[in-house]
Amino acid sequence: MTDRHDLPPGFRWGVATAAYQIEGAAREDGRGPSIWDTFTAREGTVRDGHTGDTACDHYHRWHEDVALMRGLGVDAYRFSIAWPRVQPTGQGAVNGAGLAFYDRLVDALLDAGIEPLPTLFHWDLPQALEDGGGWLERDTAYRFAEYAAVVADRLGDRVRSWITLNEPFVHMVYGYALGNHAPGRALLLDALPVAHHQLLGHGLAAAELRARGGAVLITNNLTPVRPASGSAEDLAAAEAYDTLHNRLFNDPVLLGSYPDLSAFGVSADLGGAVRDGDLELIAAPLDGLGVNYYNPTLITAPADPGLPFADAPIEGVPRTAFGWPVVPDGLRELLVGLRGRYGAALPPVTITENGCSYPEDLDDQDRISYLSTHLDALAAAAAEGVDVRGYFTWSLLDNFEWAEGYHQRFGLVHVDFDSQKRTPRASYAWYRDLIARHHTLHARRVH
Ligand code: IFM
Repeated sequence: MTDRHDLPPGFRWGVATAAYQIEGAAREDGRGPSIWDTFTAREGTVRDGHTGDTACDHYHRWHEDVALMRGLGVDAYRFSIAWPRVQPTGQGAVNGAGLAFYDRLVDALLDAGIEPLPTLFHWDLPQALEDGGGWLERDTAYRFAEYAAVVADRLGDRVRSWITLNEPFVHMVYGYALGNHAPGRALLLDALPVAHHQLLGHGLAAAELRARGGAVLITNNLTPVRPASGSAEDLAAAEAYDTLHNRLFNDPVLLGSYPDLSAFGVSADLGGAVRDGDLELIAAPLDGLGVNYYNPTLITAPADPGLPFADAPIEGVPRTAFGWPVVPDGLRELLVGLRGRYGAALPPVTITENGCSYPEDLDDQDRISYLSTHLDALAAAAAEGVDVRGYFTWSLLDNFEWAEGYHQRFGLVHVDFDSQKRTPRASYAWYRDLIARHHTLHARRVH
């Protein structure tokens, strides 16, 4: 039987983080305010009033964190660049000290034999851009491309691959439709232009990155959608949810068209947001699709007619501390389904996030079990012909988990947020040994 040890030669092992969740130093060295600074300062937005002001203090402790990664033996590190560190107001003037931080980090990673894989936007929009309408405004897409060019000019001699956006679905839904993430707007379906403007930003930025010789990925948070029953109503509801969560962000990028949004009463041009030529830009060929997988979604017909679907609980499976269902085979189902849907239009896939939150314990058997079963599922997808190139555990460190503050612990490394002491968990040693075994099996590299 196929398992995680059968992942292909050349497969890249990594860990992932994001700037606002780990860096801290929110007001240092010329960094401008981001929407998350504004949001967390507002009472009642984040559990227990936590903020990312200090987070894991990675801005000062990055040496230690690179050493932790070197100890793991990872091939690559996915981190994000804070746009407001590079351009404090999101356009124009560049903050040299901010860029210099990432410059040093990239050099240190390369010295440690670790490939840097930066994400350009992991939700921390400069507040000044939000003041002008944020991703509801088309102009933000052009500002994003300008920022991508600035970063690539500085780091592109050493960074080979870039991820443009992280989880544009989550940013649109939580940030602009429901308001439980920054910028805290609750526009429901009026948030849909945010999907298009982020994707346009991806397309414009991709052109800048490519012009500088970079390879380009986008990371979508995807979920296999299961209907709660075989009834026509549940099937229609599941299709509507799949359209919103998965197809709205995959189809334009992979097929050059938006899916049919009529179940939401929305026109094909997303309320006038889509202009001539946009889809050609958005659909420029990708070097890879980044997939973040956490769990499948069970969908039922709605009791009231506000939206064309409702969530149903998945019963009979274990749950993480966050309450998320643990369904490893959902990863195989998702990837095989993607290949079925997009065929030759699906580029190689990298799992850019997968992981789980569990309590403080250092004896970390639940996390090891979560990771190992998901990697087995990934190997099964590869055995079924899906071209998978890498896997990044979320996350290297316990960190600021958005609206949950520091309450959800996703790290291979435990962080004491009072002392900032890092302590590797049992899952760290387990992952290190797994990576070493894979490297030895394929005699690929020795750290
Ligand atoms: O912490 C987040 C990350 O920022 C985006 N993907 C999901 C993770 C866990 O919720």
